[in-house]
Amino acid sequence: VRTPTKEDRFSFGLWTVGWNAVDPFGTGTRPVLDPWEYTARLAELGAWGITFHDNDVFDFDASQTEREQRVRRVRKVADEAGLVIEMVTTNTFTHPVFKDGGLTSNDRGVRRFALRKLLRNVDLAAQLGATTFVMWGGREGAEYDSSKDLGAAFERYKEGLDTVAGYIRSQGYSLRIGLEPKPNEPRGDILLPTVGHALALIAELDNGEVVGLNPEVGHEQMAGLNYTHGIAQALVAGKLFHIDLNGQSGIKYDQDKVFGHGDLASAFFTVDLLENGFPGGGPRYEGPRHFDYKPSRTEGLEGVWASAAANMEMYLMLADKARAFRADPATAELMDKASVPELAQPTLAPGESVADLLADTSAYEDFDATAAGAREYHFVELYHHAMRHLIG
Ligand code: GLT
Ligand code: MN
Ligand code: MN
Ligand code: MN
Repeated sequence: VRTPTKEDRFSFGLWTVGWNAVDPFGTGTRPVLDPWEYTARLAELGAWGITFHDNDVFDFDASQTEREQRVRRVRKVADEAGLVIEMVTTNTFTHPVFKDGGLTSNDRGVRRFALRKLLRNVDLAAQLGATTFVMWGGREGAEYDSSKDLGAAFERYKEGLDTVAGYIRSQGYSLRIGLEPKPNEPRGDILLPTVGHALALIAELDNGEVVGLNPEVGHEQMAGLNYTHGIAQALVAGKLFHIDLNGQSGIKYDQDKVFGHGDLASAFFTVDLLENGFPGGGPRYEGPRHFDYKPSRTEGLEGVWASAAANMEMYLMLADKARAFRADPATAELMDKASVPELAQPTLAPGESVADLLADTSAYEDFDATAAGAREYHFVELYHHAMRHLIG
């Protein structure tokens, strides 16, 4: 496999390789490092960009001077390493003030504080030249249904998002918000649990043009959903602004494994869509290939860098396989047998009205449903051919 280059546009959250492996059951297994102690290493491995939360760089209660100094320092190492700061996100989940959420906390003072923290970080994101502002509402949710006026919670969520999105527009920032769905963890149930829920809420916003999605592989899979289908729908809606690639094995806690180290076949079809687009054309994902994984707690610093490199290598290996799969004449033949190209053909003919359809006896009265019900689709052969490319 070739070494990653800047053209691949791989990026990493500082909270990924910077995680010292504290979990709810145990203390850290690795040293706590400052961002400037490990940022350059990502560039050496072939990454193009970095992303971070405000509090990955400076503490929640940092003074204005300290905040500026630390941001300057990260910016300097990124510049020296030739790394782009492509996305900035806000921590509205660690401090106890956010224990009942930020934008949807029952406590109005907390909501106003969360908005101020977000707006302050929007300014920072714009100042650093980021193009995406991710909003993961990990604490927006509940353990107990009786704790929330759910109707009001969704109104407050929309109000908060519209306020942040409206601010971005009024300041003329070229930033777009990427909402990140997750079904649960840390809350028992998180609001906007899936791509579909988030898309529906965005459609109700006043400033929804600048609001889209940052779907994470593992989060959709935690809900038992198909990640590739999720990002496909976001693409069709013009809302796939950013992605969080990682690995997850089934419906359980958020594993954040290396991309492809969970459901490998699903990762293959995700990369196939990202690299090759829909078979019949249509919108393409043009954003960064962003990894949001966690080096497992068993790994030391060597394992941190080996696993970071593994994300990019997995992606590149899958991209090669997916390209070969699409270029293979046998694939085109099987796709034809499976009628895959036919799905891109509109169901009604150009200019055909409903009245025309109702008058078309070949569509119904004379349609041989029995024959159509007996046809072969060859879907398994086609899939198996993809598997030949993947592991053959
Ligand atoms: C947190 C979460 C991730 C989100 C990050 C953005 S923070 O680590 O688990 O999935 O992408 O806030
Ligand atoms: Mn995750
Ligand atoms: Mn996570
Ligand atoms: Mn994520």
